Amino acid sequence: MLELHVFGPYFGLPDGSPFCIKALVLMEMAGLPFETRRMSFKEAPKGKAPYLKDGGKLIADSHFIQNHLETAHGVDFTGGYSADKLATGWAVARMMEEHMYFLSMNIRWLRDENFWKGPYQFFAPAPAPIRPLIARIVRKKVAKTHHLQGLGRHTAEERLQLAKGDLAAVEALLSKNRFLLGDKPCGADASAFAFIWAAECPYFTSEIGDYIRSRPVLVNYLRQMQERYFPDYKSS
Ligand SMILES: N[C@@H](CCC(=O)N[C@@H](CS)C(=O)NCC(=O)O)C(=O)O
Repeated sequence: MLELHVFGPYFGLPDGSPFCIKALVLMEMAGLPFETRRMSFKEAPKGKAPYLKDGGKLIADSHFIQNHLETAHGVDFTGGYSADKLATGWAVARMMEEHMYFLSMNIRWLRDENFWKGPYQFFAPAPAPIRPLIARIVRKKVAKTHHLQGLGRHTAEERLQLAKGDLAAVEALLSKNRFLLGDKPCGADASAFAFIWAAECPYFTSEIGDYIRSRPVLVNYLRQMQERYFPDYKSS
């Protein structure tokens, strides 16, 4: 049995990490039986989630999980699309994972009103007396990463403008199609959906979330993907 190791549901989402939501969608797309397990930092080959356990093998990173499903299990995530369409899909996935991700991270981790009710929950396993201290140390690291990555140097208004650029690119594709590349979902939809859903999450105070909710094309895309891949899912 394949085991997908993730963080688990948080904030009314199926997982606290958009990469884990992406991997959950990939597993559903693959149609192979699998179970989810709570990730362990000790076990995670790259110190991150998601990772997949397949027999004795551990595969870290959502991209390499997809690659493993293709090569070891013959799963086709191309949706049958041509190479030039798939090139667009690849670019959108990278945009979501290497750009939109950091914009959402800023909203969750670096805004006081979001951090203490949000990512602070990840520290629940730490002993209560030192929990706030550990959380502050990790939060500082996140702020440093964000600054080094570059997006942390912009104003909130500038970050919102950049997020709108990403979302406009996705919307332009969806204005012609039900899914990113056409009438069938493909691997790139797992990324686009996961990161837009995570950014939309109404649990957080977020202008990016407000913006997504004001765009019918994006709302409809989220609804379609949720119905298809998380039919029993109820946010609460
Ligand atoms: N490129 C990786 C990124 C995974 C990732 O960044 N996971 C984050 C959660 S969103 C994580 O596990 N962070 C824990 C840490 O950095 O200590 C993928 O596609 O799976």
